[in-house]
Amino acid sequence: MLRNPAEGLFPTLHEDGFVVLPGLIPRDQVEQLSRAYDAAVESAVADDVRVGSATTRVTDFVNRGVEFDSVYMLPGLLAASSQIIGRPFKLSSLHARTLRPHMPTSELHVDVRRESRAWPLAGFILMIDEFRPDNGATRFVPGSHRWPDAPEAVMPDRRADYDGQVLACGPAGSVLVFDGSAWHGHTANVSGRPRRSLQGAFIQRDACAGTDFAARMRPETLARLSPAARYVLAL
Ligand SMILES: O=C(O)CCC(=O)C(=O)O
Repeated sequence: MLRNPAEGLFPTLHEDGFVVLPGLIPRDQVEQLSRAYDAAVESAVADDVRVGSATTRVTDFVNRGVEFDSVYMLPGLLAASSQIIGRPFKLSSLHARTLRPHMPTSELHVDVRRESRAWPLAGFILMIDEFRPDNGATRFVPGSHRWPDAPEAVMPDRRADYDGQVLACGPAGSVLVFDGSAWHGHTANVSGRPRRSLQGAFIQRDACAGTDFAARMRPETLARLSPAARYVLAL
């Protein structure tokens, strides 16, 4: 069957506003990444850590070791992000986000409103752990990336289930890519274990990045970055 060019390489991303790219990182590398994640989170200075009501975030995984260099350069991730943004783009942020055990569902939200100057934005989540229904897999409302309203305009309780919502599940090493205007949020982690992930966003090149990578850049990171990585980081 002929592909509709408007749908791009990822027709479900076009239709639903998100796509799971399963097993983008091979199993042996996920194990390495998992160990590096724990070590980096453990050794982060307090200024780089934000403990929220359900999740713990550590900023700037561009500068936390060679293991993370390829994360924001995965060809599938770049292709899907390009489809969302549709013009030259750069990395805005890359952080660790651990959903702690026994935490409730978050509110449905968008990362960027369609009428915002910061639109478009491509969000992504690399699953360090498998995302499952019991450990807080991200939920999405398919097609909501095209809706004029954000959830707060129409939902009295944004933690409630929304008709037609789906869970973005996948094995460890999968990458979830989503339109920042899609309604989404993590679900409850009722398992006894943390759900770890690396999360980030790409934005159009002339927009203001969430993390000032140039200011934070360590000489040892800079020394090993390829010209393509420097371009993606807008260095
Ligand atoms: O951690 C998750 O599953 C959802 C992340 C999220 O809500 C966001 O990126 O805005």
